[in-house]
Amino acid sequence: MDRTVRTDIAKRARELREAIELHNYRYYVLDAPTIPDAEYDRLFRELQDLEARHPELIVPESPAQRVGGAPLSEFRQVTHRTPMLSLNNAFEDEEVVAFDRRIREALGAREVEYAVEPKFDGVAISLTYQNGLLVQGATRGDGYTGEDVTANLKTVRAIPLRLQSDPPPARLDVRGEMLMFKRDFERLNAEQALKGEKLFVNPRNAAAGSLRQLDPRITATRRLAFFAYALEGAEGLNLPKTHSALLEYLVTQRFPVCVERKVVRGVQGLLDYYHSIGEKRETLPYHIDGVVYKVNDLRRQAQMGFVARAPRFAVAHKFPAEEAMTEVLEIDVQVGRTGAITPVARLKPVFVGGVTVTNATLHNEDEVRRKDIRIGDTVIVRRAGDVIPEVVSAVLDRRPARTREFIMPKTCPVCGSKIIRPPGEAVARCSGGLYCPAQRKQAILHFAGRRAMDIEGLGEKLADQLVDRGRVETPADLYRLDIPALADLERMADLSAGNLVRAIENSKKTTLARFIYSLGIPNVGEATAKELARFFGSLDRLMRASEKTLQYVPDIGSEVARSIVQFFAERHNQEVIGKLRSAGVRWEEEKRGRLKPTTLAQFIGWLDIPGVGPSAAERLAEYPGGFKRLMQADAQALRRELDLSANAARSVVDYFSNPENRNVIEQLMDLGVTFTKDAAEGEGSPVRGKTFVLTGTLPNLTREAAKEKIEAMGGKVAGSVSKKTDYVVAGAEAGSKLATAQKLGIPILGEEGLKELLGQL
Ligand code: D41
Repeated sequence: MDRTVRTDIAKRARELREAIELHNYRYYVLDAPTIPDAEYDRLFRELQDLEARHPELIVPESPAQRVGGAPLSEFRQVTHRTPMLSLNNAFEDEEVVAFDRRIREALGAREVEYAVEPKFDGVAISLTYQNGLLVQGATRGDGYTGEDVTANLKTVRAIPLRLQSDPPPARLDVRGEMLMFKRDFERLNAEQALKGEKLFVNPRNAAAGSLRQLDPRITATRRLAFFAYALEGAEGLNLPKTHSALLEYLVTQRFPVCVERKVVRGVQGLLDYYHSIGEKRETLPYHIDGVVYKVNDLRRQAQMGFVARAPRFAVAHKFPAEEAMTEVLEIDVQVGRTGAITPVARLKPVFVGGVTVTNATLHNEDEVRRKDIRIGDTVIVRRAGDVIPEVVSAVLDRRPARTREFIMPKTCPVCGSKIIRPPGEAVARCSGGLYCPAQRKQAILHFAGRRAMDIEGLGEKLADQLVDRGRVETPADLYRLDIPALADLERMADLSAGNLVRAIENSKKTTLARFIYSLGIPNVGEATAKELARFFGSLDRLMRASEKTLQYVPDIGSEVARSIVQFFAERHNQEVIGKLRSAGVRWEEEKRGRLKPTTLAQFIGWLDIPGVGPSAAERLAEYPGGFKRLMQADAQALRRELDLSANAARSVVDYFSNPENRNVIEQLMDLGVTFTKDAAEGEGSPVRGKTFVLTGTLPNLTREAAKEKIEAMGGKVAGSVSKKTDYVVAGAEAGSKLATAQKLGIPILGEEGLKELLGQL
């Protein structure tokens, strides 16, 4: 072909791409198309044609390439370069007042400027642009790692495939919320109904479900929307000074940014905005569940630092839970994973909080009595966010002449075992344990759950069939399933059987925290499982831990400790764990977190030796030769050296000669508990012995001054962030050190936080 013809074709392809991008933007982002659909279709077909005839002209950011590629078998896990933090919630005005006060105090400001926006009820995602091109789209996941859903996100017309600025920044992560507009949700459900397919509960679930399709061609048929609300990890870009300016920058790059955004001042500004959006809520084309307030000045944001995984500079002010009135048709009971029997009200269907509710929990027998809820009553039901709807109260004026009271059954409706409610406890339980199919099913569902072993495709229907047909009794049996054992189940094609077997296989590689959580130990949720993994570092150590040792773990009290010990003492549980391990379930040894530093006196106090109060503990900590000698001391020596009473001395000797107690101490020493003999050394300053890393510009202190202050209090300042870092002090324009610290979960302080720690506030 003639060279001029070729350049003409390339030029035409470029023109078409730009025109289509612009029309996409006008249609999907501005909602203001300037050409008729037929004209748009003509342009699109011309581009498709050109690309089909000249594949060498195809570029990944071409609007004709939004849908492409074969279905995936699974989503790849990706680590966010900058973690996706969560937002703290406020429900009451007072909490907003307190938020504003904390900020004013930390910043030393009389009135603070805030950027405010609606809180979309969607799915948070991160879009990565490199050299101006969209290279990755990922779900939030747990904030640190999410799933690579690039192919699906590319099908969303409102998401730019390339940035407008020239030259483009080297790198940029745009964060925002995927959602489905109310009208598109209605339309989707109408289509699903016509096709005889499952309906979505609400727009959020529809958006999430569409995003998690392995076949991008399905996602492409769903009308998904997107709003950008943050920008992170920019390289090669001069960041503006405020959040609102940052959003304006995103507008210039053709991102959809919510038009309801505003800049307000002071707490009154926040509350006024909350009420004005609240009034508009129903008329907005999408669901929101509150509003978000952010300190507008980005330097000041950085100065505020973080608590846990949420920034201190922002808060989500949530709308109250929705309530509705309906009738109780029946009260049944449900059997939970640990056998807990929960009374559930079967309701006349009622629309509340965006979904139709037909069941609501009554929590337990005492609650039913306390609220005096009877079958036949008219009741108020409440649904907040994604939580299970609950019955709030009965409307007594509407109580019919004849109602029936709820009676707790004597036997489990599923397995017939006795229902037992130990005296003093609120919860009645089925005593069938894993003999009870309801408990087995729940245990398996929990094990396979997203936050546990994450076996995709193992849902309720499948768990029911697997248990009812005796194919699976315990989670360990899942790893023996093959395609023939699955293919004859209802609604199970060969393809999905294959996918499930693969998902089960993939789940074998996991983390210790997930594994512990997946076991379903009563009272051990995700956060506790993470703490346990961090504290013990290995399953064997955890399984050997005594009740007392367990209580040394932050936030674990006697009840949780007892549950853990009981769980691992159970033969059946040991067997299941053994089988899971021999089936090849494995994880890397967890990096152990460092233990809370304590003084010896604090530690002795914690041991709770009978007859030894805080002041005796102080004295014991002074025993010559240290703790090891103290453990071996006889009563006489104690009395002589420490002037203890005869009773206290005997009690101490008894305590240390008890093998159980020695075991606790040994376990803790083995885990690296250390303390100093001298109470003053550890207590004097929380800075002593700690390693700090400074990054970015602090508002008042120079780096040198900050370093001096830290060192004066016995701390160290290091140049780079590692696992050994105790604190990162971050100021404006903090860079990769901050990101590393966030990744490692190292506490991050602003200038104020540092001063607080130094005791200089
Ligand atoms: O509309 C939202 N759901 C929303 C979520 C929002 N408007 N702003 C947000 N800002 C943040 C920070 C301040 C951490 C960048 C967020 C979220 N985060 C968020 N969404 C899900 C987890 C966190």
